[in-house]
Amino acid sequence: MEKTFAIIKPDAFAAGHAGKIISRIYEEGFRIVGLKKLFLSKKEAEGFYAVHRERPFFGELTDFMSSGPCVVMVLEAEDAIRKWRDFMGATNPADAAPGTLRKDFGTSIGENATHGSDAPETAAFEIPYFFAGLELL
Ligand code: FUP
Repeated sequence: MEKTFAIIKPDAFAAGHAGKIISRIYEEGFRIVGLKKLFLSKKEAEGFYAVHRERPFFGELTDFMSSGPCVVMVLEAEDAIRKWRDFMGATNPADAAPGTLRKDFGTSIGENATHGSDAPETAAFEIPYFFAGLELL
């Protein structure tokens, strides 16, 4: 079993889609081993996305991620990292396949409803950024 880190981003949370997304996570066969609602500060968002700090969209991205509450989760499944990335769909909702979360709930490349770790090393940084070991049940 593998663990991945996921976020229901502020756009999807504000639009009232968190419940629907969580039901789809269960239907897809993930186990939710950690879950909490957070309102990230700008600094917390910058720390989380530090890998993107040189990118032109860094300011916009971290403003958006600290613009309202989000839901952070740790999901477990076989091949969870790839499985969650596939279920989210392409970064730009306009390119995301039918049936994916970003297709159904994302509105733009920036406001794309969900986040997911893109590799085991990323998950190994992202999970403990938000969760203590004792919170993963
Ligand atoms: P992803 O792994 O699919 O979340 O995409 P990236 O790691 O490439 O980008 C991280 C986040 O930055 C995206 F979810 C949205 C944002 N982004 C932009 O706002 N503009 C871009 O051109 C690319 C990414």
